[in-house]
Amino acid sequence: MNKCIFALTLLAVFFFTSCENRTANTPIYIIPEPVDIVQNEGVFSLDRGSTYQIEGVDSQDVIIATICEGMDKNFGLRCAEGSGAITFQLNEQEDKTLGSEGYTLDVTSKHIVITANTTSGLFFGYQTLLQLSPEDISTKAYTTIDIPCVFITDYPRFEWRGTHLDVCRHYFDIPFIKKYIDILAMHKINKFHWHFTDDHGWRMEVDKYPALTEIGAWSVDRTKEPWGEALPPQKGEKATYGGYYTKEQMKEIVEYAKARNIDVIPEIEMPGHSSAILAAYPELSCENDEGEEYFVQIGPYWPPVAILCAGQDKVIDFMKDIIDEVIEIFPYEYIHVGGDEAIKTNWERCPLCQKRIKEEGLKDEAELQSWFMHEIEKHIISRGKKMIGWDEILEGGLSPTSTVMSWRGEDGGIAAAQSGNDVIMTPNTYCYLDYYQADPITEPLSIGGYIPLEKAYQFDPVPSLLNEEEAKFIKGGQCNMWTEFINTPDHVEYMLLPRLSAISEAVWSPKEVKSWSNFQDKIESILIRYEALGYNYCKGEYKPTISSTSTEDGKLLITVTAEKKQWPIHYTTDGSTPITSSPVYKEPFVIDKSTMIKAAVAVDGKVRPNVAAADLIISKLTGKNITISPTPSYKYAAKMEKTINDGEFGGLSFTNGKWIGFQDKEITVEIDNNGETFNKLFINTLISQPNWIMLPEVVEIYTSEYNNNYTKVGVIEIPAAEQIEGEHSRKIEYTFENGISPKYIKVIIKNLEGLPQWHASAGESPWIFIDEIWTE
Ligand code: TNX
Repeated sequence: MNKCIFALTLLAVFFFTSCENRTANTPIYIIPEPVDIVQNEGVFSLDRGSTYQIEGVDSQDVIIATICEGMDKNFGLRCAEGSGAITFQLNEQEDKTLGSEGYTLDVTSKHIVITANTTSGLFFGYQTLLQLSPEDISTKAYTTIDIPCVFITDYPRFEWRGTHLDVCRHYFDIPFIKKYIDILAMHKINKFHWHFTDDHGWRMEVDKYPALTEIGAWSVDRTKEPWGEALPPQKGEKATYGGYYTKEQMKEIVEYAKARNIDVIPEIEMPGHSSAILAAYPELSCENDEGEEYFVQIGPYWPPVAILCAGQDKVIDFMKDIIDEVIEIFPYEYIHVGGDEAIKTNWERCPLCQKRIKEEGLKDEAELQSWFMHEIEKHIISRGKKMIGWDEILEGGLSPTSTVMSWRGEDGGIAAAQSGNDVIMTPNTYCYLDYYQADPITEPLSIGGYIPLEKAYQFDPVPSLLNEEEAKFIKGGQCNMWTEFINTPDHVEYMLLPRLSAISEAVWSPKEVKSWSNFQDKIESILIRYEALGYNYCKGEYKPTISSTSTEDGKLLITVTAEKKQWPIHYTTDGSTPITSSPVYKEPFVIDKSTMIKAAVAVDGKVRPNVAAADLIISKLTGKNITISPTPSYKYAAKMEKTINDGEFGGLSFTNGKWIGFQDKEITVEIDNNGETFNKLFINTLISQPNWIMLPEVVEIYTSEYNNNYTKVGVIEIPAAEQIEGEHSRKIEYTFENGISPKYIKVIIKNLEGLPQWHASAGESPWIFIDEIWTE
């Protein structure tokens, strides 16, 4: 026993006497990157047990209470009157540059002063102060820490910096919701979007409609099976899996979030994704829905046909009643009403919905959805609140007052901003944190997609197509955490971190100070912080990226990069798998013949199994001048015309930035062949029919000696595409038996008139994707 006490005392002495030496050269790693940092000579030595003061602030303020709690827990400092080590000070006169969330943080060898116009600003200054402190400040009681002398001026780029959580596909309890909010606060996120209702569960207590939680919150337990294989609930099976939040608990979260400068946005999804509501109140479904019995779903449920009937007034009243109870709990001005993926087959055959369409003079079911949303919006506005919906609310006509959350890429956000509606950008191309963040071979099973840290880092809430005026409607950005494949808090944290840190820079930092290279330097530091705080996180995408560009003399310049700069990259050029003795990549290198390059990083001396492979082609077209018209879609522009002869194949993902895509009738590619002889011409294309990416109808090849007066030398008629699932690349080729040596080549690729009859979107304009053209 005595020995034990002695050991503990020793341990305590060690902890409490440790100190951290930081010098003027200590690198400063702050995420999100502040607007401006001036680093000066020297440090401020902060002693445990010293005091700080808060000036000009109501001591009852909830944000200040959180700061005080953190000052005690992290630094062992007490708040006191007088002249302590640190001063938090509210500006007497507003500093216009800082706005409502900005701050300045002044560290000199004599003092630390944080100033702001608001307590929110002081809170963010405090968050930054933590990041100037040792990474394990949250767990280690230092007696003294040295904080580098800096002057930081900082304020956010966007007013909406959101993170969402789907608690319907799986329920997450209140302690975890608080932990989630702590993580958001650390990243200077200020909106928590709480997705309360979906096919897989209703999570919010509603006094007037108790069955919503008695029935709607519970599904059958299939946690032992992977989500994708779980059978739908069967009649008679016990619903034991799920949970819900009481009103008291939700209020507790609102308060907790408020004390961390976070507003909570409840989402009450309608009219689709409503299995859970209909399981509780089947009378809200359409007539003629073929006697469908509704269950709180589990596992894949697609297409999600459960939809609230838009033909019955009682349905609208029901949703309005719920909105009224939502407003009692959530003080923030916005209510999210979903609106996404509302499958309207039931509406098409429901006499009441059809009657509504007639009576209201609506064109179709899309307009019926708009009518539904407008009814709800009128109610929300009458209660002094504002409505947000997913970008599908644009489809049947958008009310001028609603805010659009753009998730299906950027298109919805662009259209909404152009029509003068407020927009929050949350494109699934950058912001979907349920997608893979690293090579699936070593990652936990996910819903699909691929958004590694670097891709998330590239997120810019303002789409490049918007002009300055339109861009003003972009209120900010948000990342979303859908949880079909994520059923534990640990796994949520893993998917969130560190990508949230990348998104936080997109929504907080000015574009001019963002730098992927600088972020790569900082990332290890924040991972150590996560570790100390007990947050689970992804250690990284080990698979490197290989890219190539053609040189004027017909070769390829190869660049290989890894997510972390400190990982050595081993590579091979003979098709073999890299091992520890394979050469280490130092700098870009040139290849002059077709080569298979494989690369892998080594971590702690061991080569990872995540091998990147690039089958690079060099032909007589490599490095030749190429022009394309029209220009590729801004969404699939890759390296524009340089994509065509960079030697790289695009693989099977049309969103990976290696394909150029067109939705035009005809694409013309002109190549300065410079008289080189060839027998074969190849064009590599992609097929992804569900995504409207089809083979062309015909490809014509022309040649010329003077870049005009072209002669048609070949035609490739492409047989109508059979129906194929999944993604496939397809090589289109033409043979010139006797070889040709033209000065100029022109390839005209003609698109189908429309998507074929069998396609779900028959008649719409198909896409053509090309990644490479080469000769042999
Ligand atoms: C689309 S984003 C959905 C969700 C899914 C998510 C999976 C949106 C408005 N709808 O219902 O959970 O994809 O990534």
